[in-house]
Amino acid sequence: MSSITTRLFAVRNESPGAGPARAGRFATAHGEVLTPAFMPVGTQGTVKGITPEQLREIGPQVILGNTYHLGLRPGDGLVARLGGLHRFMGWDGPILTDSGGFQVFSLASLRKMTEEGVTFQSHVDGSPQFLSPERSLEIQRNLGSDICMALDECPPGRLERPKLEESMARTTRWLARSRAVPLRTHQGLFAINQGGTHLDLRRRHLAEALELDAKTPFQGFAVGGLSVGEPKEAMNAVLAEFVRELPAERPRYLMGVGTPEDLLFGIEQGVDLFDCVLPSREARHGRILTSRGKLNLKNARHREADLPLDPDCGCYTCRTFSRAYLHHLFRCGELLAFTLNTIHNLSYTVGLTRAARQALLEDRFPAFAQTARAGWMTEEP
Ligand code: PRF
Ligand code: ZN
Repeated sequence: MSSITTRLFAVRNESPGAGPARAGRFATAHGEVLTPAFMPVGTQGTVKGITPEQLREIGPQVILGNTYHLGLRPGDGLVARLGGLHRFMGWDGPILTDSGGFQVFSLASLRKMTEEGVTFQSHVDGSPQFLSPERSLEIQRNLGSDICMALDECPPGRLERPKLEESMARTTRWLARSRAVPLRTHQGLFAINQGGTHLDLRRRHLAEALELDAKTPFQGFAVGGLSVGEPKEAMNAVLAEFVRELPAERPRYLMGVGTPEDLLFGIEQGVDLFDCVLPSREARHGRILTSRGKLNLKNARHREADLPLDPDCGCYTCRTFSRAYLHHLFRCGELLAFTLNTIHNLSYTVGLTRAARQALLEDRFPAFAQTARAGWMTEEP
């Protein structure tokens, strides 16, 4: 059995007037996590383009790794023999690992779902592979992540209701199997809620998870199956109703979301944790997130601009380099462009959640949100 039976999370929201938004904290063996928090994505045991030292300066509370990728390559057994994922990748802060189902759906070919699990062809070498709730957690146990995610099926955003209900029923059965898998003493298990944009299905799915939870508690709850092709208004409508129904005293994690606007909206609904490739991926394409909206570094108007990417940002990139220099690096395809842009975009995103937390603690969150949104409306930052 997972031997963490204490509650990992205690809400410390000192601004109860601000609605469901909250600032919280929970403990892991690799440190405390202060929330709301954005988790940079470190799929293959690296946050693409930056070193752990650079990552530490950015200051994320927790980072994300991927069961799917690391299980395939270099293999969870190898990572375990080399001391676990923290030691292997040189990051001693908290790590959350996603369970792999979502990645199987987006990356693997020749997928075949059965009650037992999913067989697929590796996107690395074409070899046949099998992932089940048990195997996913075995990989996560070998990686030694602090937070493990239960294997779910993430259906496409517009799947018709009967198909969606079938898929969710299986995810619930998988959740029960996941709950029975022994983890290491420092590891916690999060359940993932599905149900697309149907509030009633989400509620039913949560009720099923809470039945399991009553026997052996989960350490947190995730909202999956959003930002997968459904209209943004539909996603927001579900979040506005549903997030506040998740157990208040445990972390709430909105998976694979998103843009600065999405983070702010999620925080307003009571989400504690986010992850998304968007900030780092956009950085590699020269698209820069700033307090004054999005900036395209390729644009010729930055050619001689002797000012930082974001005058309100204190990151290494903004402290040190002009837009003109970064524009030059990017146009030359220099590797350093990826690194410096990633440092900025992740600093901006992590900083946004950190500033939201501070605003919540100081009981000025609505004003903070309003100022942030007004800033993003600026044309041509
Ligand atoms: N399930 C899992 N990982 C995910 C998702 C999901 O639904 C999403 C959907 N936004 C992103 N990552 N396991
Ligand atoms: Zn910056």
